[in-house]
Amino acid sequence: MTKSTDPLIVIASNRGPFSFEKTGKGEFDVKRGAGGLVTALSALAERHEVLWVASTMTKDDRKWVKHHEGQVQNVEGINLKLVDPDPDAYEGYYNVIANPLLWFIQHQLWDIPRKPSITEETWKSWEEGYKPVNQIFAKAIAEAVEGSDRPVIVMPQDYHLYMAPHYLRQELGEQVQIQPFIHIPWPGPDAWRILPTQIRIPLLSSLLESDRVGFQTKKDAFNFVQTCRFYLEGAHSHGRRDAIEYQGRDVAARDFPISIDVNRVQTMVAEHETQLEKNQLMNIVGDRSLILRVDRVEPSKNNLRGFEAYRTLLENHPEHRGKVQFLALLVPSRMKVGAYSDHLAEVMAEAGMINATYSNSFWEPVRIVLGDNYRRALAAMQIYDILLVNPIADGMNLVAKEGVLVNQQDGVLILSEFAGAFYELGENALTVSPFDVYGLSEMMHKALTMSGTERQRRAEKLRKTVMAADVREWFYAQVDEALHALNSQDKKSSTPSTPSA
Ligand code: ADQ
Repeated sequence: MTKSTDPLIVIASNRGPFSFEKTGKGEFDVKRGAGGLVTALSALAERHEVLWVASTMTKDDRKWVKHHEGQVQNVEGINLKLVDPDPDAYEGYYNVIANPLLWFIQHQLWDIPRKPSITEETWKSWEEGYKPVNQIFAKAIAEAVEGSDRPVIVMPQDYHLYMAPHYLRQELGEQVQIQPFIHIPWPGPDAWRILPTQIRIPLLSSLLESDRVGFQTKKDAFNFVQTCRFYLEGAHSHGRRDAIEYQGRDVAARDFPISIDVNRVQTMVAEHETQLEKNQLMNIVGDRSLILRVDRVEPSKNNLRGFEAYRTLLENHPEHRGKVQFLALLVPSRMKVGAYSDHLAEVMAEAGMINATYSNSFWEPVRIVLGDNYRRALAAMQIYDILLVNPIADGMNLVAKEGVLVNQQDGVLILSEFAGAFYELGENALTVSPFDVYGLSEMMHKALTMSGTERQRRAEKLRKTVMAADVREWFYAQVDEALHALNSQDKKSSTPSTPSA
């Protein structure tokens, strides 16, 4: 039974843990999302009461909301409330402001002479899409927690909900702790000049209505402090790299590096179905060395330069021809956004060129498999010799963590210095600048010719690092910090004030 001092944790995220499929009158099938956040939250729910607020994604999600009259429902042990924004508002919020504008700013993916253009549509989407949808989230949360006699900690997730702290304060004042977590990189002040002042200032000041803001790395947290200092009049860090004072509130900027669900991943790789996938892949690879990449088709993941580097490797080191296989497991994503569909076309063309130049009747140097198949991805990770993770910018990159955990070949991780994972895994990976195609090709050569002892030494250390930090700890650390702050507040307010002389 929950005591009245136990906190209520509210997670708010654009996408929820489940999707629904209507099967009959008032009956729905529940599909559980695969993300680490769902697992972490389920574990958190064993310790605290948790409510998850998310947006509908499909027509059937909307029917589910209607059927339950918008009320909180317990689904597979998680209390869930779905908000159902107007489709036009959602379109502006999601497809104009969040993706691509904020995502592109934070991954610095610009083609500056041409893009971005802040158009009338951008302004309209900010006013009539992003802000109202954030407000809907805040209202739904306020409705759900109203009257609670327990401490409430609200944790908005990621760049879709930057305005949520502001609306939450409007709805709930100081009764709640607000602690967003930002999954993607936070660049320094210069990147944010792209936003008009009338968007930039409300966005930053909203985040500073939180009690603390969580980031993947210390660098992101520091960049956030610098950005706020640079743009917000009256914001002071007082020389600190991890906190900022603004309008009477001292807001901490903290790093909580996300991880994976170690048990779940290990269980999945041991299952028979994964073994079957692995056998199929082994038939494709044969006795060649496997260079693997596993990502969404996403400009920030830098798929194209990965192929260019492979081509350079085959040009400069002909001894690897026929002896190496590049396998790319790619999930097409956000295909409605031009930059994404163009990126996929370029990737396919580059792979086609490599195959046209080097393949023979026994060997096709590049294999691309499109589709979202997590089991197949884990199976491939078991057998790589090289895992290529070369993003231009990445909050963390969970593929790097999954890969080093499950790999059985003492495979080498080639890792971009601009992935958040670099700070934990960089020491035992081969690290590269994502822009240096030649450097990457030479790293591939180095990995392909590395001694077995060296590979083993690095692989063991990488595995240990990942095993030591599970996604549950990522969540617990954030909640514990909020609880600690709550307890110190309580102590302060219950300490009798010293009578004045
Ligand atoms: P993403 O950008 O989605 O996440 P990432 O961290 O790599 O990137 O997670 C992707 C997940 O999808 C992994 O679990 C991976 O195995 C899976 N996946 C990728 N390609 C796949 C494929 N072809 N088939 C099947 N499964 C595939 C955002 C941020 C990251 C941050 C996470 C979590 O951009 O930087 O690490 O959130 O905070």
